[in-house]
Amino acid sequence: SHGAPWWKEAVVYQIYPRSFNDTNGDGIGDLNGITAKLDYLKTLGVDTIWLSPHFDSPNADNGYDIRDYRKVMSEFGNMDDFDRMLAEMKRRGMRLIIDLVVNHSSDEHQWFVESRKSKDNPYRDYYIWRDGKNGGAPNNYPSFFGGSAWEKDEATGQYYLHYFAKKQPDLNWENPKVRNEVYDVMRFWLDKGVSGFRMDVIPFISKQDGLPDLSPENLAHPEFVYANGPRVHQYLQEMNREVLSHYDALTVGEAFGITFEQAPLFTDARRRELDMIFHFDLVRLDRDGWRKKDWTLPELKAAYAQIDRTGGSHGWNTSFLTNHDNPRTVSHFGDDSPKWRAISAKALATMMLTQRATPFLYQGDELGMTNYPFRGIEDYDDVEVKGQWHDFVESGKVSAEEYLSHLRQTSRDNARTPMQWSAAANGGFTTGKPWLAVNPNYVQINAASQVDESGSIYNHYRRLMEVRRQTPALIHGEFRDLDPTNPKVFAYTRTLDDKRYLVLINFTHETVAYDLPEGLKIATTLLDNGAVQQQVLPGATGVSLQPWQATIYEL
Ligand code: TEU
Ligand code: CA
Repeated sequence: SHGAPWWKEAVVYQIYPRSFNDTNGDGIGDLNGITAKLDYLKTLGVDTIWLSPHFDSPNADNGYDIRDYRKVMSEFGNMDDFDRMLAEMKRRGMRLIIDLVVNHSSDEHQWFVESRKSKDNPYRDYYIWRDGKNGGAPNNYPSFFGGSAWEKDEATGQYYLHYFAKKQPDLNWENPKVRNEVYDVMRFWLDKGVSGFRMDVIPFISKQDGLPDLSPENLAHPEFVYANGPRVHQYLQEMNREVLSHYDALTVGEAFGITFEQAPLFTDARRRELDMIFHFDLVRLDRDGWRKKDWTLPELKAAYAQIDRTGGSHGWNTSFLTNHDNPRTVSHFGDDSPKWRAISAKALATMMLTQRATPFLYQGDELGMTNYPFRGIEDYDDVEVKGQWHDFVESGKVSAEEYLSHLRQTSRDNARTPMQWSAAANGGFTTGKPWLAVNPNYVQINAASQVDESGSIYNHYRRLMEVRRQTPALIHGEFRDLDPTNPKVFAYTRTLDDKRYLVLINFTHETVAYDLPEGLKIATTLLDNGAVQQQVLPGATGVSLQPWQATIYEL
């Protein structure tokens, strides 16, 4: 419709395969487990799936460390399982996008195994090697997972660069051979029939000329330097020319370190780079590294408005409230106490699915899954946690108690606990021992109890997607925040041609009287999240909003 590319009208569902559905009892989700749940996803109403890395990997970072880009991770199955999964998706009219992790590979990738052997190995320049300086690392770059971003390698005495774990050496994109290897990998999967890529930390691929030290202020947020290499746009335009322009693919870049001002450089269609990016400003609104800070509704609204502006008339955006790197949506922006969990989860779903952007749902959010009740450090699995524990707690900079109190709310593991399918043991995720503990609230919060219950969170998501599909203004319409400074209510309109819709969301536990700005009148209610006690009458110019009420009206 409207001649728009399919990916503007798509609704994407992210699967973190390790935690989705285990079919062989080894405690690890697998591709056959995804295939078995496609009808569940189809009924929910998503049409595109983003699969977190499914490639052969030693799992230093759960697959974000790839050993072989053309092989399926053995824990997840094999290529026949992948082909069957993809065919079953297509049979249901669904598309698949996969995770392209090419800022770095695993240190067990054949390229790195060769590269580290000697300075004159033909693969030496596939990675970034430097001599040390003054008996230490070549510069002061920190790794996101703790310590230095440089690791000294015994074989040659030189250091290699790794922005993430030391088992994730950064590829050298300056080397045209590396770029061509990446393009070949992309063609391999596109030719198999995948419909695009989510690109992991893609702004980091071009490194600073001469690799100078970071300034003291940049040391706290190295992503803003790492993301601003001199040739990132040149490489993305080349990738587009060489590969993407030959396929009908969706590309979404994970834009860690990219400011609102820079966003259009990646997403302005006239530049032929990427279709959309994930901004960090909203999901990390209340964060300073592992530290949790307070947030206010006007700040959240400002982030949405700014994201919308970066789309401009030549770009496009994503709408998402979590992923495998962030806490659970309802625990983060809603209220996960028993009284408010369902209604606030539905309110947030309403917000996220009525933006001028492609929505990206994360597995389990359609059930209102919550953060995990972590106790001690031993409850965590994440490589990032291990590095931070070392840098902050073991070093004596921060007490264990202080670190853990923040981590409980900010840890990536919150989103990685297994899917809660039913009230059966382990939430029906596995018949074995799950690789990461299932949230004990699976007894109350699970798919089986929600799919057939019309008032469930799952069915609210389903209805929202239905309404979105049938209402072009909710996809393409202009976005206007009616009341940016209101601390309790998010009120915005979506307008396309002569159609105009109003979304009202009450972010508080109280009833709030909300008067519409001059001249606006409600015509009908399109969808609400179940909080209303009385339908508003046509012609109303104000609404008494119930706690966590979220309603879409036609004006
Ligand atoms: O994450 C990018 C990233 O840098 C952050 O989101 C990360 O989660 C961390 O909080 C930074 O402190 C991507 C992937 O999504 C993540 O799972 C990987 O661990 C990372 O890249 C490395 O591939
Ligand atoms: Ca399994």
